[in-house]
Amino acid sequence: MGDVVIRMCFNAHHYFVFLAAQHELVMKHNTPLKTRMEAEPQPAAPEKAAQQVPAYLTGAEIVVRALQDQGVDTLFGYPGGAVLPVYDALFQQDTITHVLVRHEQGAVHAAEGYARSTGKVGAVLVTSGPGATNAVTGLTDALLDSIPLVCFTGQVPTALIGTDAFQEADTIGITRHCTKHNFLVKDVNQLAQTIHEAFHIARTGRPGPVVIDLPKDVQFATGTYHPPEAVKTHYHPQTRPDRDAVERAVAMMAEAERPIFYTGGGVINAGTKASRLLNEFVRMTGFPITSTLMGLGAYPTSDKQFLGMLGMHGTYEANLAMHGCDVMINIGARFDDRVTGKLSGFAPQSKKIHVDIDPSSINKTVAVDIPVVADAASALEMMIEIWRAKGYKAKAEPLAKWWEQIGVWRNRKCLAYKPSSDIIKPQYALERLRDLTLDKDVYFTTEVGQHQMWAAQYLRFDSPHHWMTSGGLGTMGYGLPAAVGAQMAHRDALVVDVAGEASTLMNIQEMCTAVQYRLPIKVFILNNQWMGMVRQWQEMLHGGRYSQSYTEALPDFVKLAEAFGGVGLRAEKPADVDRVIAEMLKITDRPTIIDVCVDQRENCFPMIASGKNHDEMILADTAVAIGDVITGEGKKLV
Ligand SMILES: Cc1ncc(C[n+]2csc(CCOP(=O)(O)OP(=O)(O)O)c2C)c(N)n1
Ligand SMILES: [Mg+2]
Repeated sequence: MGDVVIRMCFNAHHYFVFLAAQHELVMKHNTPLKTRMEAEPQPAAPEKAAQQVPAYLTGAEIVVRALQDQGVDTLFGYPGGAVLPVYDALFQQDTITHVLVRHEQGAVHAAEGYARSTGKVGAVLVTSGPGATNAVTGLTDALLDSIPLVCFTGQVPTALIGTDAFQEADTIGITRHCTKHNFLVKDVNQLAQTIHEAFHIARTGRPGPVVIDLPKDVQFATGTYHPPEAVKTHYHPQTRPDRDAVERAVAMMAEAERPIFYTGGGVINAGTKASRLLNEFVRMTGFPITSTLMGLGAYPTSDKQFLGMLGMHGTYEANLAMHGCDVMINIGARFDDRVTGKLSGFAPQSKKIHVDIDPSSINKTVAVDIPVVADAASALEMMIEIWRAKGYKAKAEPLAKWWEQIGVWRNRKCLAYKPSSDIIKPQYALERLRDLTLDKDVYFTTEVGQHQMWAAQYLRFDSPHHWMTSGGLGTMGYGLPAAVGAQMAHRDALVVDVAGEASTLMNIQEMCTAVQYRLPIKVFILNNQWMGMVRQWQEMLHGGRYSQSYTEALPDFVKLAEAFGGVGLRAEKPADVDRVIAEMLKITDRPTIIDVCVDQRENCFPMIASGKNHDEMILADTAVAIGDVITGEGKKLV
């Protein structure tokens, strides 16, 4: 049978009648039926005829057009009844690549990986009800780590909202607390501006996830499309710093005797310009610099002014320098509890400068002396300009003494570990991974646990946007889908998910996605057969009573990789490590799981136990074997 063209005109309420007719045709002729939604062209309103001609499109077409106009080239999603019109519109275009994930949580993490590795807004499309609720963990993750996303969720038709309709969930209610903003669009004529506003909100100020809940009838209805230029946005957070505050901050820095830069994810979010300016300013001043987990890569970690990451598993020198500093320059970090430890003992003799784009982060947990509400790039630009214009110089003698003290702390070599020729130490595997990939453009993602902290400590991050980890929420299952997103954005780069075996299983289904799109991601599992981080805490807090942290049944990861259509490799002895890394690097068309069987008992140090000060670190060689190392109030903290 040749092509038959049937033109039908219906409104959303006739949709189900249409579906039934379509089904009957398919059954009768036993042939797939391709339908195409086309909006009836409508004449422009007479008074607007002279202006730019508005396009009349269906809601579904408006979604696609708005995504195209926002420069979206990749959309991560999973279909379902409530978003079929949008899927139909996607079918009929070829500028946006839709990546079919295998779970909606995977879609959001993949979009996070895409966003974090490109600096662009990540885009997600999921259906109503379970599609939306499955996305909630990813949205919360993006909110806590300030990742810009726009997530479309299908919704039941407007007339059915509130009736407990099939696959109805109160997406707006559920996502209110895990998004920067959310919208329910009831009028197709509001759809285009809502989408453009959502992208603006996601990327402006402190970035974050925005949800657009889209009832099915709105996707079918016909309305006017407005391009981004025609849309007035109402959200204009302050991004330029107050000059007076920056002048006072820079004057304080010039007087400092024991200064330290403490930088965070805000520098990465402010774009590569912010990282460039940070490099310039840190080198101009000669001050030491440390970074949070989220900020790694904004300043090269291999540089001698860099003291390593700070915080709970930060280096000895970074934490002691934070504790002993007299001027702390916080740029784009939020005094997270993993960083501050016990608040009353946090950097007790310091004056604090805090640059943050989000005014609600200022004085939230730590009172500061000079707050600067601004985006990191603008603040750094002004700091450099003022430092130069006033001819400021760091106080040479006290700064030299400060570096001398830091040198003593550095000599403690807090990341040293006992090597072994028999058993693979996780630190050794990471050192080899680092050294054997130095000549490559590597994007690292991680899961959550000990391996994540070791990755932060032992890998090298010399440029921004190459490190993706779940810092705020600590979401096991983040790394594999985030690697999918990063590899979609950087097809020729090396993308490695440093993983734990327990975390990997949380979103293992995304191996299918990687196979489907021929993504050569590497899932580098430091397999200790334990939920290592849980075991470490049980060892230190609960007298070594290992309640449910040993995973007695684990899959054979080599066979599992093969079952998905990927490649599986295993290293059992230290001598195998270089070989499996070399082998994994040869694979360019499929994902690889590398099962690195590591020491099951290794713990992650240094560690500042909950509720302790920065100068009360536990180091590998001073750690008590098993016992209640963490006691009292600290035990109640996470
Ligand atoms: C979704 C989720 N559930 C539970 C936790 C608590 N948790 C933190 S680390 C961890 C163990 C992770 O084990 P694995 O992935 O094997 O990493 P390892 O610590 O052994 O390197 C658990 C259960 C979490 N962070 N996320
Ligand atoms: Mg483990």
